[in-house]
Amino acid sequence: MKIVVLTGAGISAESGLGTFRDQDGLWTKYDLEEVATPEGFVRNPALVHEFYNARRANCLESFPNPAHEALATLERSTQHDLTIVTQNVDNLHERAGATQVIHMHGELMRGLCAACDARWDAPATMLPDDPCPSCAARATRPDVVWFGEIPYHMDRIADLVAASDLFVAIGTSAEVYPAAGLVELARGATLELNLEPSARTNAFDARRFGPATEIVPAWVAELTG
Ligand code: BJW
Repeated sequence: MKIVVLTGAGISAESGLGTFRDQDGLWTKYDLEEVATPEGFVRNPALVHEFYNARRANCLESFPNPAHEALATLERSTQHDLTIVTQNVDNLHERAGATQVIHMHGELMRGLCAACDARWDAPATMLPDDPCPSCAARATRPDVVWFGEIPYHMDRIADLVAASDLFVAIGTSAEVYPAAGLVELARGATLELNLEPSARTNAFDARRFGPATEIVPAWVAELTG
């Protein structure tokens, strides 16, 4: 069976990485206009780097949880063909052993030059005056997708979702587009796995609620026998 799983911040919550919109989420502590838009970066690059440096440090201290591990197990199963499309900028899917991972909102561990588009492995701490390793411009930023920017790999993701037999969304509020609209492209079965109903819960054929570390391993165990 061809399976596409879309993951959001909820899958990494129990690894100690904050979600965005939950009570206590990142957007209750930071103004998203200031730290997650190109305009905010132009206004105050030091603040934006500080925000992402802290999240990179948090990510490096955290570990994949049983939900990430279950998806990596599903990928290894010969019965199914799994692609993980993640909105998350952390690297916990890869650290759990998954290899077919598409980061539609970029990666915390990568740097991007706003002047020449070069990309490289980000150091633990990025600063506004860091020169680009390729063109030396002082326009380096985290390689993440902010509001108003076009998410990565959209054509490939749309094709994969349309061709899937099963589309599953895990730990995402479905408040952010185009990720929230992917369920509309699915022609096969659809399933939501989340702590609580998302904004698009009624767009799914079926839904299960609970912590990702419980409901994802249980679902994978059912699929793999
Ligand atoms: C658990 C759990 C546990 C908790 N177990 N579950 C209408 C008006 C205005 C703007 C727009 C509009 N329609 C579309 C837009 C544009 C905008 C948008 O969507 N705005 C909305 C706010 C309305 N979108 C964009 O600008 C995007 N670009 C775009 O549209 O370009 C145009 C275009 C697209 C395609 C083709 C051509 C043109 C870009 C969006 C970029 C989003 N960037 C961020 C930051 C990335 C870098 C970073 O990490 O800092 O991405 S914002 C943030 O939200 C981050 C996330 O990936 C994204 C989604 O959040 P997510 O993952 O869903 O987290 P939460 O916190 O919202 O939800 C957590 C969920 O987990 C909850 O449901 C909990 O219940 C659950 N949970 N604990 C299981 N233990």
